[in-house]
Amino acid sequence: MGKPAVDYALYLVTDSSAAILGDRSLSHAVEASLKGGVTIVQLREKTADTAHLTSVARQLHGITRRYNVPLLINDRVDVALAVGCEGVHIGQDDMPLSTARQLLGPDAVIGVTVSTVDEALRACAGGADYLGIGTVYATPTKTNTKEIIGTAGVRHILAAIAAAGYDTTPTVCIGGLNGSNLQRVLFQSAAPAKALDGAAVVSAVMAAPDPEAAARDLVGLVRNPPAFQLDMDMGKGKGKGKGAAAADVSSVLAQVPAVVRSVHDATPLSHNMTNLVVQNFAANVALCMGASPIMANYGAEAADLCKLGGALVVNMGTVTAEGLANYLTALRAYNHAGRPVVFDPVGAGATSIRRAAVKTILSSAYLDVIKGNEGEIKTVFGDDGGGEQQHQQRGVDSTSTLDAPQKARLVRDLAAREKNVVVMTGATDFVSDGARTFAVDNGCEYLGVVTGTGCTLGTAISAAVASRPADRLVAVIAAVLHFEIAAELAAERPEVRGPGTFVPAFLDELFRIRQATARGDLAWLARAN
Ligand code: 3NM
Repeated sequence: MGKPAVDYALYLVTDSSAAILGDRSLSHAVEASLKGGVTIVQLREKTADTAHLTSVARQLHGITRRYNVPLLINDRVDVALAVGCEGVHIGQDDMPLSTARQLLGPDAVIGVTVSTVDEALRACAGGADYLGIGTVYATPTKTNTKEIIGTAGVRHILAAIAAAGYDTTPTVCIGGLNGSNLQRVLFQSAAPAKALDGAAVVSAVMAAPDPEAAARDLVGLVRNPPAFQLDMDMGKGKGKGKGAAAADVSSVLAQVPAVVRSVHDATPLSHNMTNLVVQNFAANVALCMGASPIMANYGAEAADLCKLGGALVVNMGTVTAEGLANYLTALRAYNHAGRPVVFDPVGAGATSIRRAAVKTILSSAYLDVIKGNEGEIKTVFGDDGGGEQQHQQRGVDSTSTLDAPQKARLVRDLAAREKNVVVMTGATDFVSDGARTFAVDNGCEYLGVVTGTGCTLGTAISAAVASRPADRLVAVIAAVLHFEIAAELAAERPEVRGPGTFVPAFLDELFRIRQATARGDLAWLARAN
């Protein structure tokens, strides 16, 4: 017979509790999910007695066999033996892997739940056929989970097992996965040397009104790359903050005029969901740079706006419950359309509501760019439910200041974790895509005393990434330089005597830099620092 070849793309774990299955029949739900394309099934009934469990297992095995899909039993080697199904799935507190293997033989499929690198390495060394890595996100389906590890935790485990030579051991992740986060989780979890083979779900299929349709949607999401992953150049440079190789700096700088110019030429839409204080200023900044701003806080409008070739800025400066729901609707629309989004987690650490909002946004949407000040970026970094670098943030409160190398490391680590571009603003700004990290020393002190300058930088970035989504790092650096050099030039004007006179001069200089660049006059860029 030999071990069956298993496709791990969409792994269904059953749950016949009233909260999940309601009064529907387990076998109907499982058969419907198989019709929809589920590729492997695990019968998981934590409370059923042995006689009942064996009978359910036998019935389900009759069904799964017709679809040529393996059936595994959670924890119960005896039941797997009794019904002759393909194998078992064991948790860390269940029977040891070696004992299960002895009892079931070499051809049985045996999977192991892991939530740490140690557990994963032990399971691989012990001959597990696959790993179930979790818990990715907190889920009402299983409340006694040991650890919520986030996508960063999954990625850490994948990197470690690949480094130990287990790069061919299949892996799925589990916990809180559904149609709205699945592609992003698979994308963000992938380590350079190893990606997940699939995803395991309970409620997304078992609790769905139509499990067949739900399974069909999910399997489609697993098998296709997300729209935001397409055409994305993460960059392969090796820049490291101020020590970035000169070639990296000069090659990025060489591309800046093209970005400024493409905003001027393409007039991309900058869709702002932003706070009341900065709407007018942000719209003026977008216009001066050549973009077309729209201030649209109603999330449902994003379904149309995301098709116009622009980018979205979500600035949670005046977050409300309704506002958060609107952000999520809009973020999903832009993610689905593959259009860039910029997240500005204003005051992220200020209140528990804001911390929760950051967590919800991070676990619900892919964010092409995250821009914030030091405190905000620290909060975002510490708020994904764990991960390999989280310990670095513990004990650092939001008022303490990091030194330059620490800031560079933080933006790099966050960008690597989120697979995006992170900008930390300050006297020196740090920008990283996880591989290349740059420091920008431009700007002027007036930026710190005029309301909304940080927020409008988010708008400026949205205009640039809208016109240059394939290299977001270059786009972000171009926006930062355009913005901050305009501020420097404005501050030097004779008529500027303080923050009040600075603002109109700043808008003028944003506009003049854009016009000069369109003419081919790049003198302003000589100030890049
Ligand atoms: N195991 P849902 S989380 C069965 O972390 C199970 O090992 C987990 O349910 C683990 O897809 C989980 O409804 C429940 O979130 C997953």
